[in-house]
Amino acid sequence: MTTGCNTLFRSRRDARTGSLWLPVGLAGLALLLALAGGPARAADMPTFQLLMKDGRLFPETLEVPANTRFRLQVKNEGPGAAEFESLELRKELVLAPGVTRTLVFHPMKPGTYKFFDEFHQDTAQGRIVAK
Ligand SMILES: [Cu+2]
Repeated sequence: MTTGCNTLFRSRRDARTGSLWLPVGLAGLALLLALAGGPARAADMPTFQLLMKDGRLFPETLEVPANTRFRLQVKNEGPGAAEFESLELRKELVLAPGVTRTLVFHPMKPGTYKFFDEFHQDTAQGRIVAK
């Protein structure tokens, strides 16, 4: 957890709180629907899995379809906490040991995007390859 991360958390929280006070016009409603996603849409999304364990990532390379929204289920088998982080993709997620959480990624252009376990940076470096 870096200072940069905390700033990121704070700005996200502010944005979320602020949205509650938006007049719920059509634009606001559309935004809320987009953020929530629909159960039907969520079910259609391809899902990938990442295991964080002993300061390592399994697999270290995740191949995903380009230009497609997808879900990543991240499981931390521990021991200890892990933090999925990608600066390029602006994702950050702290997981206590034994916890599984899901991240949704916006469609990506073809390319390679790095991620890592911020608590185990020496050994846990991975990449998402969008093709
Ligand atoms: Cu962090």
